[in-house]
Amino acid sequence: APSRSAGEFDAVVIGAGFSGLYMLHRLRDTLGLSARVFEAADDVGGTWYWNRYPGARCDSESYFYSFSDRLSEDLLQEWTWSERFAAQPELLSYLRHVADRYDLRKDIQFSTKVVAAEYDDASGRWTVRTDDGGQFTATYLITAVGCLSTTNLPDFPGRDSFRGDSYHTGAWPHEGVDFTGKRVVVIGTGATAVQAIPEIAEQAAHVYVLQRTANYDIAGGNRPMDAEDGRKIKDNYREIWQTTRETGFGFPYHIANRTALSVTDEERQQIFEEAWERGGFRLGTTFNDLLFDEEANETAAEFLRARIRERVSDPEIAELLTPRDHPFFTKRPPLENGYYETFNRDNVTLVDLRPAPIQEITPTGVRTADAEYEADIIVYATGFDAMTGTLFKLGIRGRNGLGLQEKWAEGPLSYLGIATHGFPNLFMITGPQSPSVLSNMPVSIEQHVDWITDCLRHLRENGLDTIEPLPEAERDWVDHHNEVTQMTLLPRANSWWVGANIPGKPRNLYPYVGGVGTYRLICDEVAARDYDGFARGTGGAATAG
Ligand code: NA7
Repeated sequence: APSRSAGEFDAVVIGAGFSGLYMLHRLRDTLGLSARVFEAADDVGGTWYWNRYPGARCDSESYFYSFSDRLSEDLLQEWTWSERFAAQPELLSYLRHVADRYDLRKDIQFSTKVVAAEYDDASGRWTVRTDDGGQFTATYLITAVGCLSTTNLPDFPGRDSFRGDSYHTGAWPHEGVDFTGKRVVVIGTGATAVQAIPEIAEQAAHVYVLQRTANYDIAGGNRPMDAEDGRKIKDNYREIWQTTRETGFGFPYHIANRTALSVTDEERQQIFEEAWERGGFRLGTTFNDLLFDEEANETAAEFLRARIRERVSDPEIAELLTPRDHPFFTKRPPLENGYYETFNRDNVTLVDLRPAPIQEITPTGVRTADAEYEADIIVYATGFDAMTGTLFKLGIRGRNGLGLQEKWAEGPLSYLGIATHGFPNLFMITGPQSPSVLSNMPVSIEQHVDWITDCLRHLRENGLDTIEPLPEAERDWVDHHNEVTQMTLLPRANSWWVGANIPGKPRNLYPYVGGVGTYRLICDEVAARDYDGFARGTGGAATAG
């Protein structure tokens, strides 16, 4: 490799969460490349750095929401999770531990935002500019920015006139928030709100929960991990990880090979109940047609509606909490631990925004079409501009100055959700049109990082400088993505998966729903066929491969 001056790297990576940390390790310690990671926060952790709201925890079980045996069998044996679903502080300390163990911090520049990344045709290199005036160049540009990292703060009239304190769950103050004796309005009832509301209600004088859409919340069944749990898992780790790589959602359990209507009503009820008892997303693995067949889906939906009625004492409130406008799992079902019982408390009021939407934020609270809710604190649990929000903020420009946001004005156009035509040597870890948020993230992250690592090794071993998808390969991938999407019920709901939560965002399914196992095979096949569908070249000039 040519010697580089300061500020010149083989690779620039943006983000130091799960993806950025693992990517840096592979680039530097596996491939021997020079790399610099830019991270907006003052520490590693990504999602688990920012989301410090009360009750924040992962909805994937801790023992498979981590780096796998691909990174280190020793780390798996050494690290012990304290709860079945790890809470944010434990996940953050895990990622800090990884950063230290692999000595990653020295190549991460913290508190630095990338404001532009431009590809220069002549040199075949990316120029990256940062908010502190820094300028760097790199052969490869790798985004590791996560899928849920740009918060969505709805533009309610009067929002900034509020005289109390307001917080978005995805940008929570490090010192925490004391809700004791406060009147609190929580806007939103997604996965985040469902975790936060029971904890806030324990402290606050009163909590108003402003709900626009009721969800099918699934019992999480969180509990401490005992020594026996830990031993069983550690004894079986290889098999566990192998299974995560083969299944549809990157979990170590298979979807049952039967349809919901192929069994009797009693059998079905029993199957749902068993899955319910076990907690978490296992409910989604009971039958193989829940995402495809409306009637099958309705059986799961009904099962979940009955659980709500059992737990909420006031039938009218139970009815308001009951989803009826979208099929089960067409919006991300939150996992809950005591959420529904929270509505039996005297200090919690559920407000249905459907008949009376929020009209404005006033200096003293929130005004809907038919009432005003006075508050000391407003919690915005209003989600994220998912998948593309952060990518667009990076100022990425490819060949001939084409902006990524311009190219994707009508929705993402990618090959495998990893690369896009016109942007040579740009790799997007868990980009749109890859399984990403429709999977257990670390499994998908590792798959992308490993694939990118192999790809870079291939380029270097073959004396190639650039790689870029061919337009027809990209068109085929987008067509395939859309076809698979249309086979499912997912387009039926106004979810953030289809961008419906952000005004003006093109409506498409952003993650790929073809399944983690299948997707991995496709990516491996592309690599095995000499990077089929990619043009590769030397000195900036790419040729079809
Ligand atoms: P989500 O799941 O996007 O939830 C956001 C919530 O905020 C949801 O209930 C929205 O209602 C509500 N919302 C958003 N904008 C508004 C406005 N303008 N008015 C009223 N209500 C609004 O975000 P989370 O942070 O909970 O979860 C994100 C992901 O993180 C989660 O899916 C997991 O993958 C982890 P809506 O349903 O759109 O009617």
